[in-house]
Amino acid sequence: LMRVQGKSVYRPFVYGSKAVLLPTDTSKRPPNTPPDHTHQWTVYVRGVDDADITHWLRKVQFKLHETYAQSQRMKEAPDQFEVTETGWGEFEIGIKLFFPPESGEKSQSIYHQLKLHHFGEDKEAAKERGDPVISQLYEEVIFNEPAEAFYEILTTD
Ligand code: SLL
Repeated sequence: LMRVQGKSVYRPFVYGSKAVLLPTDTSKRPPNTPPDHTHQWTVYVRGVDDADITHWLRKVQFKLHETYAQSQRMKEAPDQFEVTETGWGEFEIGIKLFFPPESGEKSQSIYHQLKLHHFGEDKEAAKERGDPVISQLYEEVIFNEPAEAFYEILTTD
């Protein structure tokens, strides 16, 4: 694998979760939602401002709490890199990023603490308004001395 000497390429993305309270009225809940589930949430990896990142990010594996059936969820483009579920508790979600095979890059793991309840200064007002609970971070992947073929892909977007 030929590598581009002395170059580092940074690629930005965001990851996080969005949670909403489920109605208690069964007719308004998603079908077959267990009665003890209080929230619906989505965990995701996306480009900044929804930029396409699929040229450098090929697959994302989300590792949910073991209370979930099939707790390892693999998402591959053109699917969105996200998982939507219902539940009652907060937990840490493992997020494993897989790069294109021609990159020769190993997968990288990050972790996200799922948030269901409002937090921070405005939490009471936010709860009152029924705002979704969003916990999102900006991150960058660094490719040090990327493979030549991958460098072409990274620099022509
Ligand atoms: C807690 N340490 O006790 C955490 C664990 C587990 C969350 C949270 C239900 C999943 C299901 C669910 O929300 N699990 O029933 O499929 O708060």
